[in-house]
Amino acid sequence: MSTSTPASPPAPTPSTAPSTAPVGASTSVYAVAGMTCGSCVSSVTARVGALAGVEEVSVDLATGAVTLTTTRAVSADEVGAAVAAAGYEVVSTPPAAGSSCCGTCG
Ligand SMILES: [Cu+2]
Repeated sequence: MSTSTPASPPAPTPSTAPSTAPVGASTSVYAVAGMTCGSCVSSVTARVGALAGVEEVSVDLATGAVTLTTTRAVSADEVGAAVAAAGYEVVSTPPAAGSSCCGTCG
């Protein structure tokens, strides 16, 4: 048996890789329900950002997506606990807009 598969070139380097991430860092995304204003974002960012191994926290208020840049494996339980401590909840899918709020944004 012989195959005529041509030699394939090496995989191309992705051009979309962020250049600011530290070496060895990885990112993960969580959906957090309940954030509706900048104060909500600040609370979640502070709590999650305080976790060991979390290098950076980026929150997209419009979608509820919280993107973590981590330098070690940070478990979903740790993230969930930090988010809960801030008064919000990690959900499996982004929440619909216009639910509850921290109260500071009217
Ligand atoms: Cu708010």
